Amino acid sequence: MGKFITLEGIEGVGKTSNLRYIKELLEKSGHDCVLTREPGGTNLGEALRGLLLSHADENMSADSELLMMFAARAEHLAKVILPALANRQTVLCDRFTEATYAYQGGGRLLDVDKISELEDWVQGELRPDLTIILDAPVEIGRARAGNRSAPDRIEKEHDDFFQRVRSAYIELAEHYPHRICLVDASVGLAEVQKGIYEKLIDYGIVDPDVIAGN
Ligand code: Z5A
Repeated sequence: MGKFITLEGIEGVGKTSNLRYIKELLEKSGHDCVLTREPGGTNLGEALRGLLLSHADENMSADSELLMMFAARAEHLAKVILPALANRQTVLCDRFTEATYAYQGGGRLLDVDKISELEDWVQGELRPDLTIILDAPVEIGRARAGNRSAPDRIEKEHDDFFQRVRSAYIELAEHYPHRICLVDASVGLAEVQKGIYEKLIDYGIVDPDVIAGN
């Protein structure tokens, strides 16, 4: 099986800015890398993403949101993630189930046991080998994200929602230190990338000697 790596964090924290950097490091270290995202990654998943993030005025129930995240995930696992891992490819995914714990569990205050049941049902024993959470204060993430396009349905939430999301991410890293880590993303991009590089080495995902060409 290949490695399964996921990147997480509150909005605007720099996931998009760092994904290509991580992919390059993985490829330099000999990984055949598949880059994908959640919600999305398949035709059905991207259609669900459109519904989940659209600006519709009508409210969506938190349970509907949770189930749609896992519906998209089931399709993504079946069509993209599991075949790639079976093919010994490394899957680099922009968000995965840790986002559900953070946003639907922390943000929407849904029962974490419900999320855990869905996780077991949809994923079986599969968990990412490494989840990097880019961590920064909510004000920083929101200020960075604010420089871009109009907010989507979830981005429209208030700061206390994103504070709970951030706290849930920090708790996940504390509970599962063998597979989830935090990188300080409040600093400049070069320093964030240094932090990511060190974690990829610490968790045995990339080999610095191979990257250096030794
Ligand atoms: N969601 C969920 O609720 N439950 C789930 O299970 C899953 C997802 C899987 C879509 O995610 C939404 O789905 C998301 C959670 C929910 N909603 N929210 N919020 P997404 O990943 O597609 O969207 P996002 O979280 O809003 O990410 P983003 O907006 O793409 O942000 P980002 O990728 O982390 O940031 P960025 O685009 O790389 O950077 C933002 C700006 O900051 C940009 O101008 C950069 O140049 C700048 N930047 C980046 N890093 C730095 C540093 N270090 N210094 C200075 N400036 C920087």
